[in-house]
Amino acid sequence: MTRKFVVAGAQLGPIAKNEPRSEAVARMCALMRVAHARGAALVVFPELALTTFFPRWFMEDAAEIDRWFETEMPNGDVAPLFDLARELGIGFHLGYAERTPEGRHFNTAILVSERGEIVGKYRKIHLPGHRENEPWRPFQHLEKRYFEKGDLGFPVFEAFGGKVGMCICNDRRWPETWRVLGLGGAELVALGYNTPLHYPPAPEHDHLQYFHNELSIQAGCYQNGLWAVAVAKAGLEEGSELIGGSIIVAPTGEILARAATQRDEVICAEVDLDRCAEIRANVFDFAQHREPEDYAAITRPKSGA
Ligand code: CDV
Repeated sequence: MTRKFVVAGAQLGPIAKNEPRSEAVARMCALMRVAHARGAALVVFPELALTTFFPRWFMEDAAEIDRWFETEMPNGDVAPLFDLARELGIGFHLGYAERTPEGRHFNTAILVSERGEIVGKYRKIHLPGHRENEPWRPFQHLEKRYFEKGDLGFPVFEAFGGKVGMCICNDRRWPETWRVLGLGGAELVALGYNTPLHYPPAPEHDHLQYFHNELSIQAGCYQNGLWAVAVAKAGLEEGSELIGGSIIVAPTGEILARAATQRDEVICAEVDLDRCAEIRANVFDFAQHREPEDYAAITRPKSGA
């Protein structure tokens, strides 16, 4: 397979609490068709793309919580997306809430080939927010309550003619995420996010949400010489404003495409995986210039955990 191809980011506008998965999937199928018409080989959908961002509500009842989770992938609701991918010959990345047969809960993303086969899975490691109800907040962010920390590390998969990694939302803010993916040889990172414009613990930074999004992703790409497709669920969702600003970033850190709306929208860019070498054979040539002996503090266990 060629190492030069078009990638697409399929930003989603808000998903209502009562919007059935079938409706969200129909919207995603429409976006997949647009991406295919623009020549894309791979289309990236957001974090928890099948439902509204349910961690904004405090729930105690296990059955009420579990209804947001998928127990199988694919399943009847998402089958049309897999079928369409096969029909069009286009791969995709999808974020969803996963409940395992053992009853474990993860914030998960998968990579699906152009043959409609799951070729990679990642479970979110950096879970933001809190565990208990905090009524002072205008909305909750209970990822620490509903999900376990991912147990798959940051794997990298042979796919689409190169090496593809994934991370999810808050992961993108952590340089360690990108460095571990870079060390694994990732040439393209797919990621989805649900980022509220308002961050209740530090509202003085609300106006910086778009800046911090781009800052984190551009730095991750440049410092590791890789491509990223970063895709939002955007807009006013159940009273919570989510940032848009989906972007496709080159290994140089340059933004090659950016969403212009807060709605369902497809962005595209041509990716040349060989361009990773522009950075990796130069300033960030890990073999020559990285000095891990001096980075021990990074992997020392955290205190007070
Ligand atoms: N879904 C997320 O991980 N959201 C976080 C918010 C809560 C800060 C983010 O990093 O965008």
